[in-house]
Amino acid sequence: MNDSYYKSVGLWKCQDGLQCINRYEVCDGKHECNDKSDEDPLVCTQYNCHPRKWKCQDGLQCINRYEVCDGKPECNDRSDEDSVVCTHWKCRAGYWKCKDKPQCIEEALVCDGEHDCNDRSDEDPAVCTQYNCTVKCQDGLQCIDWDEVYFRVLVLKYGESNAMGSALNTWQMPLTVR
Ligand SMILES: [Ca+2]
Ligand SMILES: [Ca+2]
Ligand SMILES: [Ca+2]
Repeated sequence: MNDSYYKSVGLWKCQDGLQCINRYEVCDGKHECNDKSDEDPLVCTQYNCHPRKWKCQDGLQCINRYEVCDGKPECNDRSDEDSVVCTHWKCRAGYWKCKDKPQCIEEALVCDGEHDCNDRSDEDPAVCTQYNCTVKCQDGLQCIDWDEVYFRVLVLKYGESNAMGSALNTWQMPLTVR
């Protein structure tokens, strides 16, 4: 079997030739090969990361693409949170890019009343007045989900202490409607 065969089935052969590991695990920062070749700097500088992974700028490490610009450094050289890298980074589907310090957060966290972007842009009134969401509060700024709408109705109807019990026991409609 040659290298391209292993590659085609998603495997990578350790340099001792005795072991195959998932291509996903090469240069991921953890040793899977008994000979440790999967984390050998000489191997990693040459290695093309798995398509779902991103290569840190030091060329030594492959991290999950969704961890690039997520506000937490995974690369040892912290290049996954580098401001130049993040300015050009496109967030994956379902994620929103913060304004000033590029970072990707879940769309559901935009204008939800809590700060999730390090630059706090996800709760910036200028952003939230423009932001489209399913249910918007009357102030035109905050977004809440349907579960929360139902729950608030129950609070109005039964009072705060009984609302949860009512939600669990008597509410006939499914609590999640999108
Ligand atoms: Ca590894
Ligand atoms: Ca990161
Ligand atoms: Ca938020």
